[in-house]
Amino acid sequence: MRMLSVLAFSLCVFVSPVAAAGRPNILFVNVDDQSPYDFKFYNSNSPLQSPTIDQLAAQGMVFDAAYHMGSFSGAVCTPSRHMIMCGRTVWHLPLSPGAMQKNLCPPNLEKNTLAAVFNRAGYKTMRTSKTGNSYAAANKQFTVLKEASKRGDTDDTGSAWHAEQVLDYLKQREANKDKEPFLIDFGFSHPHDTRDGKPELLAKYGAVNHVDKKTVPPVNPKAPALPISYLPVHPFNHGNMTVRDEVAVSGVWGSRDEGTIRNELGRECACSENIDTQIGRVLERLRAMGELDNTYIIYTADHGIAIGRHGLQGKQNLYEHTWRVPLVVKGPGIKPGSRAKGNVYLLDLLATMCDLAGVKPPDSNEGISYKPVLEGKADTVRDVLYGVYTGGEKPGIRCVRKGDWKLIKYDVQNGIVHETQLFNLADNPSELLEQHHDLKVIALTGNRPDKNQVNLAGDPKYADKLKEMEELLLAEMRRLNDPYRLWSQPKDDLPVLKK
Ligand SMILES: [Ca+2]
Repeated sequence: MRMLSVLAFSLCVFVSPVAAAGRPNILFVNVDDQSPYDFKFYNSNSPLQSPTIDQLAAQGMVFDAAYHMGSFSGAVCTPSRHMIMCGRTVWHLPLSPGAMQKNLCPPNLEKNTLAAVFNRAGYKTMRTSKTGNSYAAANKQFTVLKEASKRGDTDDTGSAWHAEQVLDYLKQREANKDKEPFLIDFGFSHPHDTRDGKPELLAKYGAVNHVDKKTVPPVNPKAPALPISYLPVHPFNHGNMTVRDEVAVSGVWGSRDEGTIRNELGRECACSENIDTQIGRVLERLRAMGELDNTYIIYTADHGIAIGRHGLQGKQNLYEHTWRVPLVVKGPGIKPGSRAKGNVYLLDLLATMCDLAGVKPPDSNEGISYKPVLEGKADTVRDVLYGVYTGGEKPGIRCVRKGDWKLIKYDVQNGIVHETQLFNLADNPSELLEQHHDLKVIALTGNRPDKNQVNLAGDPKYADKLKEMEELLLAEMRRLNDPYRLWSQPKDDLPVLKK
């Protein structure tokens, strides 16, 4: 018996240092404003060449339903980045309207954000990213912090700068003979506008860094084709028609003509390919250092973006191109070339990273670890997804998704706009509307939608499904402390928020 205990004890002693030394590194790549449809593994029509990220996808797991939860600000980046850092839901953040007063968010939350948690667990933490529209108090927790907004068309002023910060950090780590595992938050300032691409990449994608507001770029046959959900104008006022992204993005402004949109998509590809190249440099360095196989690499964006889809340009909507984000995870124990249909939020990242690293998540975390999905032990960790955009007019836009069904509702213009959209995403993944059936639109996109690829909300055949989704949306709004209600919902005695 004693022998057995000694043996068990020795095994523990033997196992734990190995486990400690083998704790995985995490390289978290977070780009700014990128639709999942940039990538061929989400959109076979995309012309983007992204060999590094494609290889991560081939060696790891691709998520088909990764979402940010939404925003109460036109700067969608800001709540999204808060949710990533603290793992809390959209109405429970330090800056969520009324959250601190209503005790929906604990004080000093920054002490329980990503870097703070990993620092306490003995990790070395480093971050590079853009400045602003983020969670500054959480960012300051990183031991090494290199922030600057780099959206230029050269290495010094563009994405290469962020890679250089990581490469310098790795060099220092090697010089110091650091043995502790690292958590690197490898952020980029692109492909957020202004999308100033490098000249050789712009040429490849038939685009120019368009600067003259008085002209529109000519249609270049080498530029990416119009997306199939392209529209020359959104069919109704969705309450955010004059927000910066819809009218003031350099190179686009209010234009939605073919030349402008295809040029901007070409610029997006130029910026995205450069990001891919820069990630490749860092991965090569990790390989040379012998660290790559023990590193989880997570690739995502803070939210998606429209760029001409549905007649929109920005991130202030809840269509899939904008509500969804790209998400690829590669690392030990993840089956190469695997795919997860299942649902995750960006706010689940903190719990997941903690789980992968064997670190206890903070009590303030509300996210769910999707490590079981990464290990192939579960299909999903969530059945229902809720989305909000209320950065412009109130109450704004809400959506809910369950399985293939998605409901979007718009309550804006002081009650003048009450719109409801119901989509079956299996049949209509691009959320095509009646307007996409217009022959003039078909002539531009080359896409002839199927008859059932429309908004189904007004179709009596789907009345029961619509009712079910409406109930689900209200339940999610209540569960998540959404402080608003839509015209079709009970008022629930909520106090009126100052606009
Ligand atoms: Ca962003």
